[in-house]
Amino acid sequence: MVILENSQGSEEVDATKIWHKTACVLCSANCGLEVRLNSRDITRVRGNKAHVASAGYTCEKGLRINHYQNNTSRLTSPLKRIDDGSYLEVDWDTAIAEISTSLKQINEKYGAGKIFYYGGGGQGNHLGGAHSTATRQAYGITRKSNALAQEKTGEAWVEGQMFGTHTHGGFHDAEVAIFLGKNPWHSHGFDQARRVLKEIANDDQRSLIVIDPRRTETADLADYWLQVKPGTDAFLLAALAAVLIVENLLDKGWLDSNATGVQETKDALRNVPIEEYAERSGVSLDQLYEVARRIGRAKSVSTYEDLGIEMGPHSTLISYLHRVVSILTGNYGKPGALGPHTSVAPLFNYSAAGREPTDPVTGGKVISGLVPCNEIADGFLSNHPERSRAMIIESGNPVHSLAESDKFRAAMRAAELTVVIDVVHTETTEQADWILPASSQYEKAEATFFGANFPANTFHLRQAILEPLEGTLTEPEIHSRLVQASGVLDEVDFEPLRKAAEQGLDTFAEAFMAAAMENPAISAYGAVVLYETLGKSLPPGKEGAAVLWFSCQMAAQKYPDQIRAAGHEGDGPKLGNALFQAIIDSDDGVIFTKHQYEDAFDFLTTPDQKVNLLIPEMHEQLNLLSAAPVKYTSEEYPFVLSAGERRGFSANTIVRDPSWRKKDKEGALRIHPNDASDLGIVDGGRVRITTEGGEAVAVAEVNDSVQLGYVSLPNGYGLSYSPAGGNSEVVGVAPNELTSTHWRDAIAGTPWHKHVPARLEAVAI
Ligand SMILES: Nc1nc2c(c(=O)[nH]1)N[C@H]1C(S)=C(S)[C@@H](COP(=O)(O)OP(=O)(O)OC[C@H]3O[C@@H](n4cnc5c(=O)[nH]c(N)nc54)[C@H](O)[C@@H]3O)O[C@H]1N2
Ligand SMILES: Nc1nc2c(c(=O)[nH]1)N[C@H]1C(S)=C(S)[C@@H](COP(=O)(O)OP(=O)(O)OC[C@H]3O[C@@H](n4cnc5c(=O)[nH]c(N)nc54)[C@H](O)[C@@H]3O)O[C@H]1N2
Ligand code: SF4
Ligand SMILES: [Mo]
Repeated sequence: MVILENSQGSEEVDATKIWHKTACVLCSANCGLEVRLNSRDITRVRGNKAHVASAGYTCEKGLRINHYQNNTSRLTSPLKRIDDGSYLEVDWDTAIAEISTSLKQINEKYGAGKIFYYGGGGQGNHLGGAHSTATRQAYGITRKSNALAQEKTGEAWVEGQMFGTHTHGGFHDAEVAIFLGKNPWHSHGFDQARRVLKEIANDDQRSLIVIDPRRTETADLADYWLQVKPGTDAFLLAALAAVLIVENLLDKGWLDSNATGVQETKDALRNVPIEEYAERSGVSLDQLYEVARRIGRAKSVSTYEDLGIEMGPHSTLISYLHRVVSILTGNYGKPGALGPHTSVAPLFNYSAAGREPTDPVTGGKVISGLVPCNEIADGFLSNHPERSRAMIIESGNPVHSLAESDKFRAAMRAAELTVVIDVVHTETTEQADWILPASSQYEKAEATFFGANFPANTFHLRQAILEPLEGTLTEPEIHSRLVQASGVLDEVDFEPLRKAAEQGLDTFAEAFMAAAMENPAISAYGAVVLYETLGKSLPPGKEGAAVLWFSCQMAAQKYPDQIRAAGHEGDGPKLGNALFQAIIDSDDGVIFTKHQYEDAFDFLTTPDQKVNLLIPEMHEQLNLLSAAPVKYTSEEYPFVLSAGERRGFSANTIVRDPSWRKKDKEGALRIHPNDASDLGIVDGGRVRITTEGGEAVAVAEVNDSVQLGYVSLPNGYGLSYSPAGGNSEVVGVAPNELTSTHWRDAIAGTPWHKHVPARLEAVAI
């Protein structure tokens, strides 16, 4: 029993009956949840109806988050690898001191800048990454990357040059919604996805267009399913854009006022051989024209590109071409169309758009400050004198999630020092010199910076609903200790700022700004200073949210009117304080900005503040397209393997216990019945998959949802787990045992995981 205080006094209630507000951490939608606890177990889960974005919505996965919170893989002590390869438990003070000394030694030995930072957040947690900025600053760490550089950097490169800002579709209002290599039924990517998809499908005034070689759950609902041949979307999108011109479907008035490079782009598209490209893509000319007309006459169109095209041939060109389709038809900055959005902290930085530096070791484009994921291991394994020598990995499992797992393992072994911060033992911790155990996302304050809604945008800070598991620390605490061990904060006295924080946010704001003027270390290591000062006066379980105070101040400078329009009052630092207080006070999330649709044009940071259609490299690639192959398979590897599809029970590698899956326990390889019978493969039988990168045996699921010559394996399987805490088992295939790092986009370096040439054989049981 616990005592609950309320305005009427206090009452005694059964602790297991209390609903605690939190969110699901299994995908970027981060649906608001209410959960019941029995001791440390999450025993009941339901959608939080009061949540500002999800309004009670969840999918089946969110109901099973206890498998993330409680499992036999949880780490409970810092671990240090010793000479015989085994791990020694050490106390936190020793771990921090030794890691700090080793990082400094790397800097002394090789010069600053040879430590690589990877990760910083997954589907539910970005506050750790926000604190890592201080650690990076303290140890001179300038090289970094994360999972965005194996999916979204091509898109960022295009958007940086077209808009100078990130855009997102208004699917809730769109008359026409297009999903390009995206299966939101399972993968979500916007609030209440299934609800929205059903609404569009059931409304005869609205249309759902799905471009996918596979008959997905979303394709099943679609008005138009364009069954593209895998890897040929560039031909399809080029032809679609060209048809808009031929059929006179452009929004000329809108283009005149709002876009540049229109004429050059029209000229480039006039050379597209529509019929030939349609044929190459496998989509009929009739369907192509019908879809072009549907897009052309719609009041609003929103498009979502995702991994189906981001992880395949011509990915950056496709990211460009479908935006050309949107812009030629005037679909930016109005209800139901593409829009920019605000952010409490942006995921991308577009300041170097089109002028990105290259990595000194591997030569790849460093888009938004991120080294292409497919080049990280090559860099470590090279003989280049500038190569990185140490790696800190936080909240990422790159051995499992990046191409060519064995190469990443070798890279970690080649490094002189590797430190991994995670909640569990993973394929990546297995290679580490140091493993630091983090408290889970239900044991600390957490939030993500994924909110991408327009004109009103939302933000949800979650409270801790459990005490940290014994032996673990939160990332804010880990980074604070690492930064303090480096000595850079030795001259900073936290006490006056702590005292100021106790007096309230206005006093704190003044004190912080005055202190920052006096001592540059205060802002250089701001995340840690905020955690150590303001964090100590925040409600228990929300200490790690202090870093958001600075984000709120920045947001208040950037969008003051829109923050006020969302109901937060004040000016200057007081407005930032009001927003911060609202975020701290609400367990349901807040609306933090409200724009008008016209404001969408204020977000454009292109030279003339118009949407720019002319990206010379894209026009060049468009011209070269006719000479590009339609197929990358060979006699040796005749199938296209899509390595990593999202399914009902896949969630990257966040849930390790395979028993969380109600079905598809092993993650079947989907194969067409004709291919299966040609090869003697039966439903439920075993099949050996061989690629240039490796081989694996999967269970087969024979059905015609996939095309002939195309097979698909799920993402997030093949994790080692020991149900009883003993020997580990691996269930299913880890897709990156089959991929190769050189199989990647020429511009952004993003992998072709959805397009891996493969050979199949039936395996006798
Ligand atoms: N259930 C679940 N949801 C998730 C995740 C998860 O692990 N599980 N992960 C989250 C993350 S990190 C991400 S990035 C998103 C990804 O979300 P999605 O991109 O939607 O996920 P995928 O299933 O990997 O790929 C989407 C589709 O691309 C199609 N595809 C394959 N090849 C091609 C091609 O050549 N052309 C076209 N047009 N399509 C092709 C596949 O058939 C598939 O249906 O999902 C998020 N949501
Ligand atoms: N072949 C193939 N490979 C793919 C994909 C594919 O489709 N095909 N999809 C790719 C995509 S889109 C993505 S986004 C990546 C995802 O791959 P990663 O970026 O590696 O992310 P996750 O699998 O989500 O793993 C996150 C790690 O964070 C840990 N973690 C969870 N909570 C916390 C916490 O609070 N603190 C800390 N410190 N750690 C925590 C988890 O235990 C896990 O080890 O995978 C990619 N890899
Ligand atoms: S997996 Fe995604 S859509 Fe499903 S409940 Fe969790 S956050 Fe919501
Ligand atoms: Mo992702």
